Amino acid sequence: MARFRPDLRERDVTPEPLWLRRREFLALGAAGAAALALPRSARAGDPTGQALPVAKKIEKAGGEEPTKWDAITTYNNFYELGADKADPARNAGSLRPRPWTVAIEGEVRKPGNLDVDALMKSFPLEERIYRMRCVEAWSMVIPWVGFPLADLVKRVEPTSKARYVAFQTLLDPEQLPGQRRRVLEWPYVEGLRIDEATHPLALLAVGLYGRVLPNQDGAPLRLVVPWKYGFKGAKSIVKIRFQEEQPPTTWNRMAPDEYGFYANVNPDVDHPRWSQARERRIGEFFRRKTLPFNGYADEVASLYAGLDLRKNY
Ligand SMILES: Nc1nc2c(c(=O)[nH]1)N[C@H]1C(S)=C(S)[C@@H](COP(=O)(O)O)O[C@H]1N2
Ligand SMILES: [Mo]
Repeated sequence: MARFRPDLRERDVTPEPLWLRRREFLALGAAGAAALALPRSARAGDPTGQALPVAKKIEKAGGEEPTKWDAITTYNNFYELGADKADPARNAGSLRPRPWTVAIEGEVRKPGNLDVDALMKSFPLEERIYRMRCVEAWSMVIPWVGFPLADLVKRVEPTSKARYVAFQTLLDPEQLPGQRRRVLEWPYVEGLRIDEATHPLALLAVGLYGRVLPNQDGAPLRLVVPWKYGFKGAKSIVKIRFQEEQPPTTWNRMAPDEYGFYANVNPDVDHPRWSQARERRIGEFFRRKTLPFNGYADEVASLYAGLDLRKNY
């Protein structure tokens, strides 16, 4: 996010990802002929990593073409692995996503520590193609693999006091060296209302393009809420807590005037330093109009009936 450079203008916070363009260009140039002669699976920029069993495919991006694997895995926000978009891919090696447990705490009848591999085996994995929108006014279409957060919520049996769900990223400066500097308060935390968390679009993602999630994208388990700005999607989650009070969220703590708890994609409410009316789809040149709730209004707007979305940004 663009917090530390108040001098930046909008066109600066949404930079042309030049290294992506350059890589595509190179693939078509000198190495192009050779690359095209290879089997598809071996071409530079194709998905890599362990294949996941996908039981079901759900297309939720209006038929829009998914962003390239290369872009999704080299243009990232993950401050624990560096503040520049290219840093997380470069620094991803220090994160060890196995073995990994997720603690379920608070207002539930079935708290405990869940092993991530066991979790992945216990829910059928789905491919969900979602539009994703960053508050920095760029967007992607991402073929996630995961399972509905609602399925996990149901399994742990929240009590009637569970009005909110809080998510926490791993705290370990050895694995996440960005945590040695206090650019943000660590660990990264996020939160949803329980009705948002149990909405069928909310996903716990464990993969991308049918492959296990790369570290820089939040391995082994990250939140995906496609109608909200990307920062709601906490990465590398170690704790999910059910509670009565609204939980604090990292970016809201850092800059409450810029980042609210709800963070619903809203083209009518500008960020204090730039417009939210348009966005640049990574890989495209012309900007597109940003849609209310990122295009998911039909499915989610009713969650916010009666809420003033200018105040509750
Ligand atoms: N732990 C953690 N989670 C995070 C972030 C972060 O810095 N740390 N950045 C957020 C922001 S601002 C965005 S836009 C998305 C980016 O996800 P992606 O890199 O997989 O596209 O992750 C979100 N989750
Ligand atoms: Mo973001």
